[in-house]
Amino acid sequence: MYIKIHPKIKAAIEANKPVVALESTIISHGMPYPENVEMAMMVEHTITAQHAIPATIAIIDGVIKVGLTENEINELAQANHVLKVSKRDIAYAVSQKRTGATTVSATMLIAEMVGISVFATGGIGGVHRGAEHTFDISRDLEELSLVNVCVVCAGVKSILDLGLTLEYLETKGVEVIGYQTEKLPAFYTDKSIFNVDYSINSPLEIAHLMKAKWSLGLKGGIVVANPIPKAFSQDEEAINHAIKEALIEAEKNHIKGKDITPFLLSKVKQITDGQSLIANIELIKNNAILAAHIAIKYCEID
Ligand code: PSU
Ligand code: MN
Repeated sequence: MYIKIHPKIKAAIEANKPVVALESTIISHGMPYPENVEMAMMVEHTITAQHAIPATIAIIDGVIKVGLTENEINELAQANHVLKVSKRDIAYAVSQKRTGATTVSATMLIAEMVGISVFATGGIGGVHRGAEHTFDISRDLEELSLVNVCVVCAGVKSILDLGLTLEYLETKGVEVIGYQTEKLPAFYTDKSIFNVDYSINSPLEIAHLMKAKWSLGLKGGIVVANPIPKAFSQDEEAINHAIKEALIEAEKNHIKGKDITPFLLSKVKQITDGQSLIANIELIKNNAILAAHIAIKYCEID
């Protein structure tokens, strides 16, 4: 048995109750301890309070777990040598009995394997700045083009190239839906200069879009870009300055590949004196609420 689904989640999926998948790289690599545990538990409680069922996904000692216990979340948040698991790391982690935290791409794949259609996260990976030289394009974008899961995020972080990320998603046939906004949110800020494909105002309409897409046999995910609440949206100039500094530091330290996103997140936190982390936690909470509402509507019309 490679996959173990928590009995509560298994029963919910079988009874067509609303389940929201959650990734775990955000816990192990995206935030420091103890904020990471607090965030993970808060997100689960938020989804439960909206009357949906949270399913945090990770690989624990080689077993793909759908629905972590509080203990497992705690361990993942503190353990050393947790692998950052994207698609290409899944089989290695399982066969070597390793513990790994799943990124958006791996979490989407596992969610689809077990029949979960809605997934909440902070930010998706994308096309990195300078990708024309480094080829650094997140696996997340590829999986978004292949896997039938609706991903609720706060748009695209400006540590990435927003314009190239949108172009890539267009090539791959992934719609980018702005939730109650015409502008692509940029994670720490509630908007950017880029437009989304379509703006949709209600969870029910998003649920209808999911149903239409997949009923027609159009394979692939949907990006729902949900702006960070205005009260927590960061000053654009300050955050761009922090990101610029972080990118310079990354280059100086020759940070590459899968280490770059965690490095930049932690540097931006340092430079903004922890403000970026507060924003990060608030936007995830906001996404968890929207994802729960979408999951509920999708179950109703399914
Ligand atoms: N953005 C965040 N926090 C994160 C990540 C992205 O604000 O923790 C993680 C997600 O798991 C995402 C992954 O799938 O980083 C993308 O990594 P990469 O850029 O190496 O593809
Ligand atoms: Mn990469």
